[in-house]
Amino acid sequence: MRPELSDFLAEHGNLTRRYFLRCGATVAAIGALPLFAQAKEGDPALQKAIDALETWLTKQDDFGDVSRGNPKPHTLDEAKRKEVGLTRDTWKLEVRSDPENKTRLHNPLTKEKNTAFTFNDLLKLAEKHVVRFPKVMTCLNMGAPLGNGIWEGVPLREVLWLTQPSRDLRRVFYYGYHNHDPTQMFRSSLPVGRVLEDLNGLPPVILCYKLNGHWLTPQRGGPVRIVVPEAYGFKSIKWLSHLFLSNMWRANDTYGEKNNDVDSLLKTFCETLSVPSKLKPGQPIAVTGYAQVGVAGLKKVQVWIQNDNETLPGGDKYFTRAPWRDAKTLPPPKHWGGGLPDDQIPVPTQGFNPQTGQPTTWPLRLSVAHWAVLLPGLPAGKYTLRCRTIDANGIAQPLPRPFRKSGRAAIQQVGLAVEA
Ligand SMILES: Nc1nc2c(c(=O)[nH]1)N[C@H]1C(S)=C(S)[C@@H](COP(=O)(O)O)O[C@H]1N2
Ligand SMILES: [Mo]
Repeated sequence: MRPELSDFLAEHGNLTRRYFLRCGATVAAIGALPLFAQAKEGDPALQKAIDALETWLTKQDDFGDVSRGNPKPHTLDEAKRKEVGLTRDTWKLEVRSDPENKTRLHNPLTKEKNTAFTFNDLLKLAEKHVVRFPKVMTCLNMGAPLGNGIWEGVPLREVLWLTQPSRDLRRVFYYGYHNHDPTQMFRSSLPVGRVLEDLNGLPPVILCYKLNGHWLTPQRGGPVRIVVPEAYGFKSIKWLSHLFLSNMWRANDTYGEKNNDVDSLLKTFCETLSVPSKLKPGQPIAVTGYAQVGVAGLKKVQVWIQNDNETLPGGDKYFTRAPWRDAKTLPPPKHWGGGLPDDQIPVPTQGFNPQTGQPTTWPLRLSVAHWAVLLPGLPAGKYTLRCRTIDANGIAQPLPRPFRKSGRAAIQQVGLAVEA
């Protein structure tokens, strides 16, 4: 077992007592379900499931990958990556006016003029402007997050200001290395206001060069990618090579061409991570999972087990009238994982106290939290388990934004068989 994992487990071991004291108080309210067995303190099955949870941070190499290109840029060998500017010593970012929707700027950063922005320039800006923040990377079109990390970089606006724009600037768009083939280009964009200002306590949009304290790997988009804290993954362009300041007034994202809602912000939703595959009648049911904490925050996670013979009331497609039960959101782990050097949150990191290294609130927005619950046992039969989040505004998943092409938030359902 990896050391950080065993420590995480030890930490969650301490949690169990508190957890069950709380659970004992609610165990009488089980809705339509018969109560077979009372959840006992220190239930070994639940403990085992909590002990087996993933670490809060994901190692760079363990992230899910969403990369286009033939060949994918991160699969090029080192010599080729040097040739095309995909190593830290060869990287050059061009920042210029969009030729079709010109912005007036006095100092474009270009290769012709030998003013392109280098990795050294980036590190120099970082001495004064470095920012770090936790963020979950999620593909708008996939269910589970690709990974949770602490992203480090320089606010994009610092580079924007170097170009000395003076007028006609409404939007910024950008793309990465794409084998010099226009059909392979993957492009995204932002209103300039989002680049210049961080509303509602959001971290800035960054030019990112480190993840979990290590240089960004080629697969994660190194040497430099954009990271947009509150957005789905397609805004966070990897192998960044070109940035355009534009007077365009609408989005021109590659993802927009694929019927996606390109203005969608991260949603709050949850899924299970472990559900027992076989259950005996009366055996308590240990369930764990994660929640993605979107821009709306997270109040709690709830679960509900329905007997498959029960008919559901009509006209309630989000099951708002079902007898949902609260699960327990797990507290911050003592050990973060993800390959973080010495397992220490770097200082400063937004959302963390620089003295203690602990989060200032929990769960952290734009990141993940884990949860667990022990449900009372059931008679033999077939059941469906569902889970949902209630966001910090009190709104139950999949509302307030239920549409599929603005990111996944469907209520997950898992079959359960209880057999004698
Ligand atoms: N240059 C480039 N950047 C890209 C992509 C890509 O194909 N090419 N995929 C995007 C999409 S759709 C997602 S969801 C995220 C995935 O990030 P990851 O592979 O680091 O997990 O990267 C984004 N950045
Ligand atoms: Mo994606």
